[in-house]
Amino acid sequence: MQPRLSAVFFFLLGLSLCLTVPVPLDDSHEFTEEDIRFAERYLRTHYDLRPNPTGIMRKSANTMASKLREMQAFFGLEVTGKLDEETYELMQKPRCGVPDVGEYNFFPRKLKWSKTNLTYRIVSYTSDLRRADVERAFKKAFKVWSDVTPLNFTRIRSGTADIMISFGTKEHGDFYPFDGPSGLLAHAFPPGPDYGGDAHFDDDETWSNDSRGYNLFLVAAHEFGHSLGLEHSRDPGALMFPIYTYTGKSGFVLPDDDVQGIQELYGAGGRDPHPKHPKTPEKCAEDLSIDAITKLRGEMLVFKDRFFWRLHPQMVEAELVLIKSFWPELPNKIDAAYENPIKDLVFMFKGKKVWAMNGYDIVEGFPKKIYEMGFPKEMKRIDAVVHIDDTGKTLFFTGNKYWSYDEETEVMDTGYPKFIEDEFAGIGDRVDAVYQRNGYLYFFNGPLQFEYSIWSKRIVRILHTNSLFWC
Ligand SMILES: *[C@@H]1O[C@H](CO)[C@@H](O)[C@H](O)[C@H]1NC(C)=O
Ligand SMILES: *[C@@H]1O[C@H](CO)[C@@H](O)[C@H](O)[C@H]1NC(C)=O
Ligand SMILES: *[C@@H]1O[C@H](CO)[C@@H](O)[C@H](O)[C@H]1NC(C)=O
Ligand SMILES: [Ca+2]
Ligand SMILES: [Ca+2]
Ligand SMILES: [Ca+2]
Ligand SMILES: [Zn+2]
Ligand SMILES: [Zn+2]
Repeated sequence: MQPRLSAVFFFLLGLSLCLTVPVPLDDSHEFTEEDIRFAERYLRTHYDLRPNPTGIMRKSANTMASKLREMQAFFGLEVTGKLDEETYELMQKPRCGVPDVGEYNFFPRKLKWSKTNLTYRIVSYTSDLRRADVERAFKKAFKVWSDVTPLNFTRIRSGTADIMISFGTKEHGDFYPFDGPSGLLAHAFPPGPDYGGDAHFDDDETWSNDSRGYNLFLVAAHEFGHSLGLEHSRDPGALMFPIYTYTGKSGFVLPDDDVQGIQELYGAGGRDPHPKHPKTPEKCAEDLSIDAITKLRGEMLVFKDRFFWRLHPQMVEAELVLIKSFWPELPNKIDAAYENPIKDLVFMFKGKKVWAMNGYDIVEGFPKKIYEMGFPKEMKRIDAVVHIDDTGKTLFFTGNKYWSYDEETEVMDTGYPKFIEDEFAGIGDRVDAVYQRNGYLYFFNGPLQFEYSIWSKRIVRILHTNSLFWC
């Protein structure tokens, strides 16, 4: 169906960044007039870019370049003030219609409800789901917030509720029209009378209760955050991050960043069924440890929990993204990953399964079981893996042993497993992650990494894990 297709289309665009070697500065010449008009429209909608009065040269904060800088800062991109590939691709992603930053007289700041008993009313429905499924999605979305605050939500079926919920398309009664399939998905007004608190959903989207189209519960939970007074978060792990990512069918737990935000407004409630709210990792944490690390087409990907950092060779800032925003089918918390640059594939491991990815596509036939690569059937997981370009071998680490796999013949080398301690003395009793660069292997073990010279067969330096990010 059309909306689904455009979602996939935007997804591909978002991913194409890893296909190109990033060019950091001015590549704006590649953009057509239409692209630039699209970017202007985006900045008008989300960053309060105002039309430039003709003939007046203003040195003001309200120029396209300054708005691009605001947006790049918001999303943790390289701040260039120029329309570059990465910024443009981010603009294409499906998202919430509420602006990200800046002062808006139409969306005043720091508002909250002065009562805790709030009402909502579903004024209109989408035909994509049965009414009962729409009601269930909204109820569950309100529960996300009432679980962590003293707030209480009651549905009413007539009259005026605090939060009036409706589906509409294009111009739908306020002055913030929707835009057809994808792009803007929904928006909501901050607390206040009349429109205040109201939430509108674009019915040109296909709404679902699973991974298809856009998941109504997830988008509603985000919008109701606005209805309660929250703004967008820069934390890519937060529910209040402006870009849509389907986070999987396992039970949703409100991330810590959102809990902090809502409790700042309303205080805590006493009946939280999921007291553990996932935190977004800090790349410079002293005790930072990582799950896995691999190269991908010239970039480094560093995996941690639901996320990975992308390290571009020419950029200092690492960009943090959700695994699911790149590879919706992959599980969170990867065990191990490596790139085979000759086949242009990245292999990801979790438990007894392996996925082969060609860029953003899962290669047909995957996931497979790791025993099909020659591991014993009882092996539960792989801790770490690295591909050595010079020898064409891939080394797999699990527990205190390692295996060597021949990429050309696709069979395990004989004589393995061997003890890690026998070949790589001093790197410790486990390997969290490993990568290779310029003749060195970098073994990660908790907060430390061991730089091991392949040539001289010894550890030459011990570094902090977070030195990956120049902390
Ligand atoms: C909220 O409403 C319920 C009944 O609808 C009532 O029992 C309760 O006392 C109200 N709480 C507050 C704080 O007004
Ligand atoms: C999801 O929605 C569809 C369509 O309304 C419905 O048939 C199905 O039972 C729902 N599934 C769940 C798990 O609620
Ligand atoms: C919330 O509403 C329910 C039902 O109206 C009521 O029983 C309960 O006491 C309310 N809780 C609070 C904290 O107001
Ligand atoms: Ca209202
Ligand atoms: Ca739309
Ligand atoms: Ca690992
Ligand atoms: Zn939003
Ligand atoms: Zn609206």
